[in-house]
Amino acid sequence: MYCRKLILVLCIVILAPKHCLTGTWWDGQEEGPTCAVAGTCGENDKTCVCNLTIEHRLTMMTSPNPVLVWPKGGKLYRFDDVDGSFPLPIDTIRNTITADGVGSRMVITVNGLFPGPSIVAFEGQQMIIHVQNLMQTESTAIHWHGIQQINSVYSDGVPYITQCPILPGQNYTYRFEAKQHGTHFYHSQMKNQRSMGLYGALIINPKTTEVPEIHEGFTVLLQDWNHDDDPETSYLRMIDGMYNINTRKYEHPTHSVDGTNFSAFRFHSGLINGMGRFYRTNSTSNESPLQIFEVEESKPYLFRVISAATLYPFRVYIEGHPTLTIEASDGHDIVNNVHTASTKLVVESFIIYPGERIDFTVHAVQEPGTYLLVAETLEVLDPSMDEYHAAEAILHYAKTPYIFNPPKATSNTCTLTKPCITFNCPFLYYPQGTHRICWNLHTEAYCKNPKIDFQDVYTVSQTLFFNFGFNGDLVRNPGSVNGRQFVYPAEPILYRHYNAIQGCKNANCGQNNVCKCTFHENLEKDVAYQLVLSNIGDGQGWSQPIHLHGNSFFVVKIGFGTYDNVSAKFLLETSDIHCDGRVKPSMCNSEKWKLSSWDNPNHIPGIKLINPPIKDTIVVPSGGYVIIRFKASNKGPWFFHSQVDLHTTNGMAMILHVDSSSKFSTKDQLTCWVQTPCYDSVKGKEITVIKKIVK
Ligand SMILES: [Cu+2]
Repeated sequence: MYCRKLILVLCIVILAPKHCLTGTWWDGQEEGPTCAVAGTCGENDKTCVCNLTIEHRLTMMTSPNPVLVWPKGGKLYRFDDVDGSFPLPIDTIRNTITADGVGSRMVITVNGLFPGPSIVAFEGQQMIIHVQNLMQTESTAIHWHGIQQINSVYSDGVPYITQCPILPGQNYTYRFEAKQHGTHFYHSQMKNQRSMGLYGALIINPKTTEVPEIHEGFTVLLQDWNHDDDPETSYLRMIDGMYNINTRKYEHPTHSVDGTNFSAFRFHSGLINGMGRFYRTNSTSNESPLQIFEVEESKPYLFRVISAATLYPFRVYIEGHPTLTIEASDGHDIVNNVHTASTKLVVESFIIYPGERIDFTVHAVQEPGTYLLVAETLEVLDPSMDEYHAAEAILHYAKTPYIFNPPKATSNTCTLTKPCITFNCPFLYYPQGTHRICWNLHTEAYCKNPKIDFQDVYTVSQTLFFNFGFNGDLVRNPGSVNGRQFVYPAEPILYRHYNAIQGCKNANCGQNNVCKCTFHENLEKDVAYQLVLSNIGDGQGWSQPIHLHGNSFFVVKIGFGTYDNVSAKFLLETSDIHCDGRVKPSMCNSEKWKLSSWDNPNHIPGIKLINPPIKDTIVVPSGGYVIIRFKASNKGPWFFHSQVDLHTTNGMAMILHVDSSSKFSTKDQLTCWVQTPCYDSVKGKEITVIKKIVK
């Protein structure tokens, strides 16, 4: 993406020499402590070795000498400094895990950090990551989100599918090739554990680069933060229902711009790199410290925005800086024009869902001062709620006074003659009068340099339909795919023969009911597939960010339902898909195209066959669908699921099993499988079958 040689030359001329001597391609202020072992992860190193130690910590405790603190004015004060007269030094703030400054809550840290340290490697390096679980009561497993894991599915980090959970006190080593380059992240794949903070950036620098531009940059890890409930409590509340004892009412989901659902979990605070303010009202916060990004006037900066959020999508903008250039999504460069491959994707803001990554550049060309980078949820809040739902970070121009607790951001101005463009909308419109235009990925983004040959999937052998939603009735409507509520197997699928997996064949599955089983679809190796991902039928209502492990895919079409172009509200689901055996109220467990002419994949109207964008996490609009294509060339059982962990834990997941009949070689198994056995909580005994792989 960037010209290495030129960077080195410019680096020597412009930047401090130390940046060049380290051999670090990217040099950002955000990196902080690293996990890298000395002598690895450099540009010329063959390996990148990292040690990650996972343990619990408390927020609002200073480190290394723990003292409880409280926030005011964007600074921290000792618990016994009642009036807030003696602010603690900036370094102390930096070393304190604050989250949103409310209470002193337990979080999960990696190497003592929340979020964990950024792992920065070069494409092609052999990654060797040692994970040590020092949590006292929790097991874990780490997924490398965006890494293709070519021939290394055993390092994909999905408990009960590619490995046993790492038990308290155990170590586990992940080995995989650093591919593909771009902005990725690592996170716990153990149910909803990510929401406690177990995540961090994973940046893979390209080996060769060609864009003659140099940027400094920042990593922006987004999270929605519930300062009351741990993951298990959240899950139980989702199952049992959300109540408000003060109003004596159910909590109903909040709604998006298009009127579709979000969550009954009330948003507390948004965090950027683990820091945020809790807004007690629409305009007043608890003044907890924010992440500060230092910029110099007139320079360009690259922001790598990673959504590690649990539930909420965000619209990201920078106050006073209405011109952002989108560079990449999910690690793949994108542009706005198919033919020149150079037209920039210039927008005012963009929407990012859990699991997505969006890189953008911005020039620090405004009046020097303090601005806010803001990630607002897509909720349309009733003013009577008197709440503000956003994550914020400070953009501070050098040589201007510090303002540690700036007021809430002023939105950028959008007018009839100069409307604001928002990229990556999972709906068609913003309400008329807001002067905001939606650009969706399918129509506006093109892959800049297709790294995967689209010719491989120009012709596809098979089309498969998967409906992600909450099918069911008023009594039972769990997360599911095609009405199949996913059940984790008791031992990793990777180590069982395909036929031994208890699939859905004998389960009580049907066109108008929901069943429980380990839903997996066998894909033939090296065959090109077209997948239609939908959110229709009575389980619709929540746009879902769907993530595929081990593969990137081309997004060839996003199909929407019908919307009111004045109010922007969703009206009707798409009529492009027919649901077999449909009765009302209807599930949609078995789908096909309404028009048989669409059975010829390249005859589908509006399909994009030239430079379609490449993703690994795609938002399926409520009442609509997305068509993706990929060649099943990477052997293994790949998890395919909603990136909203609560939904996946509830069953909105499945496995795409490439070449399921072949076994992994002993060498592969030896690489990964030196671990104690899983504990089968169902049978209440240890499973011995996978205890030892013969050497
Ligand atoms: Cu992933």
